[in-house]
Formats: sequence, structure tokens, C-alpha cells
Amino acid sequence: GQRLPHPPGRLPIVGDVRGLDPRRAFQTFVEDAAQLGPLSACKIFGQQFVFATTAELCAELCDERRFEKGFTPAVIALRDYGGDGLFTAYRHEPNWPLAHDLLVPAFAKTSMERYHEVFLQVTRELLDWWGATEGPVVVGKGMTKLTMESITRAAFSRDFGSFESEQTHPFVHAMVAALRAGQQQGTLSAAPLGRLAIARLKRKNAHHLAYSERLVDDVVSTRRKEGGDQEDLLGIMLEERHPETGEALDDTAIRNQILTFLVAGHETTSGALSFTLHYLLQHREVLARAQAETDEILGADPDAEPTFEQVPKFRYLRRCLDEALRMWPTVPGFARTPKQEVTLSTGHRMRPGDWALIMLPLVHRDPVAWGEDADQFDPDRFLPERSRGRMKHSYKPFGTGERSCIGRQFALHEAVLVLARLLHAYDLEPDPDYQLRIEERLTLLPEDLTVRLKRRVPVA
Ligand code: MNH
Repeated sequence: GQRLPHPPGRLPIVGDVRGLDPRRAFQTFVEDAAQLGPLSACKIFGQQFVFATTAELCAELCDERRFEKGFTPAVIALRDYGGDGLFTAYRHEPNWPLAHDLLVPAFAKTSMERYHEVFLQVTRELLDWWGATEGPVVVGKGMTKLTMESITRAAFSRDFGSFESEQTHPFVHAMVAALRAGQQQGTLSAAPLGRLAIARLKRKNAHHLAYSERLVDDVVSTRRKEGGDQEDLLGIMLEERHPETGEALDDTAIRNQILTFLVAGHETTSGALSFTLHYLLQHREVLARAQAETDEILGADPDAEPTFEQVPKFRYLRRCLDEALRMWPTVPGFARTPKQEVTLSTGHRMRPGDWALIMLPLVHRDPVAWGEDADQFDPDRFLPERSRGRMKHSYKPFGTGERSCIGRQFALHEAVLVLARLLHAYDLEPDPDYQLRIEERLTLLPEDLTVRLKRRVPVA
């Protein structure tokens, strides 16, 4: 196979660290990879990262017959937290097909009816909380409270009380700290003395992990004690048996799944909501159209709430969300690995265990798939008539194939509902000086985005 191009000026031992800003590592990788062609590499402390940047190569890697989910050091480090939970499970681990089969029905479109009331309630709480605030509100903070509450209430019928305090819930802090340590471990894994540094990080991080596990174990044991026939995710995991094998998830597996849902299920949706608001604030004509749509569907009462059946009718709002996730996919990449040795169309050879990270911000703005105006925010790209001819696999914010996002419908239903309520009840004023900066946590978020809310009179 051909050799992979890498950034100029590679140094001994440390590798391609020149210009690497650890707080914006992913963005640095995107900028470098964009210069280096469809497939490139970067080496940090002996650990090689491989990046795929074009829609064409993305389509090739999404072929499920030849490729499957790959495991980067960052995803492997997450296993300290999620174990063999759905997101971090290796394909050969028995709990993946078991949990997948048990939980897919709970995430199907029709199951959203059960969560609709939860979404309405947490939205009420967010709007009350923001409505009582003087001056601009911090978008990310409010959205994270909202998505956290909706996952804890929908998944295991527990109120975390996020809106009762100004502060972010301690569980979120513990989780973010644990995940950040995990990511650092990921980059250190191949470094000289990396194992020592990792052991130190693990020790420093142990109490965060222990706190999260205690909290989740308490949720499970309380349910076991109090019983109840809730049909939430926890109820399904405790009660259901696999229809063919009769197997059930044990307590450790349930804990892993719950931690996985908390991690996978809240920051991602919070970021998607925040990016959408950012673009609506930047494009007043788009905002006006979205509000005209809410007026048409919800009518004259600014506090009207959408019914379950109404949520899919917000077609324009949904296009805004889709387009925001195109511009800034909050999960900005996923890895693919070949099932057998292959030579890619680029001429590079890949063996099982090798992986390439699909760089979604580049794939989603590839002019070959999206045209010369790919950098422009234009929700109408997602009109059915304009989507029809689009290149296959050029839009992948929820991943691909059997390991794609199980929470997609959950996130979309929640996000459209929240946006509809917010835009219907309020006019949004941006901070005129705001410049988009991307914060990198486990996912991407618009940093320090604020908005001023003014009660609005719908035009009906
Ligand atoms: Mn989600 C997998 C993006 C919301 C639970 N999710 C993935 C993957 C992407 C992704 C990309 C595939 C990763 C990979 O191939 O390595 N997820 C998102 C985005 C949002 C999102 C952009 C919101 C917007 N995800 C949610 C929500 C939940 C959830 C909400 C749960 C309530 N996601 C998961 C789980 C997986 C996953 C679980 C792993 C599925 C599997 O491998 O079986």
C-alpha cells in the first residue's frame, strides 16, 4: 500500500505535536487533515491517528460488508466508564447483541409517545427557569440541564432536580471529569512513561468514577426495592428476557448501559440544540420562517404545547436542526476498521485492527457532495427534492450501520419539540459581538453562546 501523508515537521518521539492545542485538538486535526488529502495520518507520542476526509472515502468505509465500527484509543479509554455498554462494546462481546435487541424497541419511533410528556415537562421547566432570568441566558448550561433531565426521567423515571439549582448537577461534573481523564489516557497510551501517567490519572479520577457508579447503583437498587412496573428503559432492562435466548442483562451490564445512556444521551443533544440556536441567531430570515411555522402549527397561544403527532410537522425546524448537525456534527467523527485486509480506492492498505476516523466536519462540507456553497448554512438543502440526488453516505451525524446511534429518534423528537416551544414563546436576540468558537469536550459545543429572550406574540 501507499504511505500516508502526515503534517510537515514531524519530531522524534513526540511526533506531530507542533501547533497542537490540546483544548482544540480535534479542530487542529481537521485543519491539518484538510490539507493532506482523502486519507492522512498524524502521530502523537507513537500513537498513529488516521483521518478520512472526503465523502467518497466515507461512503467506502461505510460499506458494512467490508468494514465495521473501529476502536480509537479515545473510545477504548471510555470503556473504563461504559464497559461493555452499547457504545463501547466490542462486536464479539455477548452483551452487545443482547442489549441491542432488548433496547431497540424502546428507542423506536413509536416508543417516543411514552417520552413525549417527559420532553414537554422538562421544556416547561427550562422555559420557566430562563423566563425568570434577568438579561441574557447561557444556552449550553440550560440545554444541558434539559437534556440531562429528559434522559434520567425517560430512562429510569428519576428527577435529578437540575432546575432546582443554579449549579450544574454534581453528577455532570463527575462525568465530565471522568471522561476528560479518559480522553487524556487515550492520547498517552503509546507515550514513553505513558503507562505511569495513565496510572496516575486513573488514581486521581477514581473518586469521580466511584461517585457515578454509586449513584447509578442507587437508582437500580431503589427500583428493585420499590418495584413498580414502569415501562422505562430501566424497567425493560430489569424485566425483559431476550425473545430467542431468554437471556437477561445482569447488574453490571445494566450499570454500564445506564452510564452509557447518560454520557451518549445528553451532551450530544444539548450541543445540537445549541448549534441550531446559534445559526438561527445568525440568520434572522431563517428564524422568522421557523417562527412562522410554529405559529401555523401551534396558533395564537405562545405557551401552546405540541402534541405527539404535531412534532414531525415542524418540517422547517427539522431542516434547521439537520443543517446545524451538518455544519457542526456534535459527534464529529467515528472510526471504521476492515473485517479483512483491504486496499482502499486511495491505494492504501488496511488490516483488521487498523482504523480510520471519519472526519465529519470535512465530509459534511465536501463540495463534491454538497456543492461549492457547502460552507453556507442553508436549511433548504434538506428539502426532499434537493436531497434526492445527494451522494450516498455524505451525511452521517448519527454514525452508520448496525452500530449507528440508537438514540436518534429520541434526540430528534426532543430537539424539535424544545425548539418549537422556545421559538414560539420567545423572540431571540443575539449577543451582537458573539463569534462562534467551538468547545471540545467529549463532543463539540458552541462555547459561551448566550441569547436574550423576549416574550413574543404569535402571528396567527
Ligand atoms: Mn448517539 C451511537 C451521535 C444522541 C445513545 N451516537 C452514536 C454514534 C454517533 C452518535 C455518531 C456512533 C458512534 C460510533 O460509530 O462509534 N447520538 C449522536 C448524536 C446525538 C445522539 C449526534 C444527538 C444529537 N445517542 C443519543 C441519545 C442517546 C444515544 C439521545 C440515548 C438516549 N448513541 C447512543 C448509543 C450508541 C450511540 C447507545 C451506541 C450504539 C451501538 O453501538 O449499539
